[in-house]
Amino acid sequence: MSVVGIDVGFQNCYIAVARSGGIETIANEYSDRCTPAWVSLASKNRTIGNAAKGQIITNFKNTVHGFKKFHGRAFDDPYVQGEKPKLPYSLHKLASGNTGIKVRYLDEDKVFTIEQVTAMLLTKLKETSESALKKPVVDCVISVPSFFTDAERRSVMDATQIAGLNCLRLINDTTAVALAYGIYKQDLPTPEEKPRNVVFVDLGHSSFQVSISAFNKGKLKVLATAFDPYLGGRNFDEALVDNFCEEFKARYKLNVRENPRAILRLSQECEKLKKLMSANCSDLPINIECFMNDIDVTGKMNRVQFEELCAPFLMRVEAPLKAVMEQSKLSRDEIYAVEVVGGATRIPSIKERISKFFGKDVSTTLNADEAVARGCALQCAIMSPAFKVREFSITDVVPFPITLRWKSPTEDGVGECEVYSKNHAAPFSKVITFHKKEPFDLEAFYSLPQELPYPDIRIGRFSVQNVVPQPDGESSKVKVKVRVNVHGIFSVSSASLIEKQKGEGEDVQMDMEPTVQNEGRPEDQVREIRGERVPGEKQDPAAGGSKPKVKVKSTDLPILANIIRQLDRGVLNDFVEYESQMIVQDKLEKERNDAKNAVEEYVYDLRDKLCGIYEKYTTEEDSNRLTMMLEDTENWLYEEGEDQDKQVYVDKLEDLKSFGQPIQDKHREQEDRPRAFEEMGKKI
Ligand code: ATP
Ligand code: K
Ligand code: MG
Repeated sequence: MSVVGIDVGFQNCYIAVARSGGIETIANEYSDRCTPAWVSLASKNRTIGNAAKGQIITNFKNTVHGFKKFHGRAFDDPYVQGEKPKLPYSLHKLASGNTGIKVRYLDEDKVFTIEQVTAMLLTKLKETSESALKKPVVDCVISVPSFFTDAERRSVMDATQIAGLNCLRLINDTTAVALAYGIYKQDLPTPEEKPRNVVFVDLGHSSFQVSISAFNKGKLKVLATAFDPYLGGRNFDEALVDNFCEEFKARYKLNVRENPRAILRLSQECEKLKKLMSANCSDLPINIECFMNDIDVTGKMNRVQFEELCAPFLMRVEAPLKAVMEQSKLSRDEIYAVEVVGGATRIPSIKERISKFFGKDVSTTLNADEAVARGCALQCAIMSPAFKVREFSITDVVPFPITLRWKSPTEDGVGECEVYSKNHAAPFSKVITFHKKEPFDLEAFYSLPQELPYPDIRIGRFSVQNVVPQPDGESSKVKVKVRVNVHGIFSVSSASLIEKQKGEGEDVQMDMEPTVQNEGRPEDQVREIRGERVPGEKQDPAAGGSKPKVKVKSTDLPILANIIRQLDRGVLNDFVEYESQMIVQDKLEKERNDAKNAVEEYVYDLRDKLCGIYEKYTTEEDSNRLTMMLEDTENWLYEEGEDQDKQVYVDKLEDLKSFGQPIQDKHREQEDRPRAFEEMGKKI
């Protein structure tokens, strides 16, 4: 079984794996530990990661990047509409209303869902892990931003399924970092002692996340999270791009905005400049040759100017820090350390602001780029029976309060209860008891729209079916289990009808039972919310330890879930199939290219040798004839041989070899002869 952790960043992805020596981040075929979150579609295949990024200038309309936050989003979502004009590729409104991506693939116009695009990226990351581990990879843990709502998380989960991965847990970025921080610490306070509180800050390319975790030996508890979902390194790049667009307009009369290729090149250069400014205060140049209309452009900037330009973004650093502290109710002197990760925390003024806020230096003890992936791999190792790792329990939080609503015959016609408050422990299951005579619907939604970084408060509608009254016509007792699972996803997970229970009223009564029931999995704490006990009522077996005196019959009830923005399950299965077809297609195309390259290499190699080491093993006439043939083949490769089936190249190579091989054999014979004599000599 594989133990793999994947940080799927907006810009950069990292993979960590568990091997006997511990957790390691692994490199891809470019010896790069970072795989860019880029996917490029073309007429014969897809390229993903580093190679896709290389296509950005030549195939920009079909090279997709910056798509992470389209998960679970409607096409009409303000975020999506805001991104649209900035993208070199096209977005498309799917029949479901979700965001699709429109590209040319296999010489056809194709629309892919965001789940499919992320699945393509995951396929690449899966293959990279497989070649490092030299075995199939299925189980993994994947990170998501802590502010991802249900729709976004479910969409990422669907992507993992399309890619053939079994995601054991979607873990929040900052929680993964907290795990990577805590698991090896030998000096954490004992469970009886006051915990050690550590702030984790992750400023990536697209978003800013902060959390506070309390550590004791063997466990961490997330106390609170806060975020600015739209603040990241990209804002700083964009500010630079805007600046130079204006400058180049004034100085060179260039309308850069009209030219997507030029914008892409400028963005790349601005990102480089931004990184250089992190290490350098002085004026730094930006030079782009043949930028537009054959004009070379130059510009410069220094850190002071940069900070001025980016002041509106720098100002946004403080709010999430403040929010997380307020929620945790800790004072600054109760904070043991402030650990920063994420590429954009390398910007000096960001670090300064964080350290000023907390009144202490920020720590950079974790690898800023790899900590999330390492945390994911550690979580995977903990969850995998195949790997021994020290026990470490994680309690995360519910970032947005969740409320259930149902029809009720009370005065205003609806019943409502907040099932998860903000920062409630997660994963967590609860049982709610209803008294009903007929099937009923539960609407789940986020109760604080103003806090939600998502335009739709709905989570889904869960219809509890097959509810019937008791034989005496009274309401039946229906136990409904709700759950925020390991992935941070809410659901009404099961319901059962308890027979021969006298019931009264309609409403649930919140009655927190202290009995905590463990379902065997460490993440699964079950706590009861029970209906008010009717006097004389027998306790049912699910509620507590004591044995019931009267036998109660419990019948499972089917639940029909209608989840917001969720991909149709049948369509999801088709996508699984289609992804494997595309994998095959890529493989075939690679083999075809390899076969073509083999012909080309053979041509060059033989031609060289014919005028070199093979010279004395062939007649001049044969050599000339063969050289002509090689030249013809070379020309052919550029003309009609440019784009042929694999078999054509295989045959071509065979054909050439039938002439080349005899010469090569003669040469080898000559080479081997003296060696053979030597061998014989040794034997004698
Ligand atoms: P997200 O977490 O938002 O999904 P990500 O994980 O892909 O995004 P990271 O890899 O953590 O993001 O960070 C990438 C960002 O960090 C980019 O904006 C990059 O330009 C920036 N960055 C990297 N190194 C530096 C540096 N030395 N100075 C300034 N910015 C940097
Ligand atoms: K990353
Ligand atoms: Mg990140």
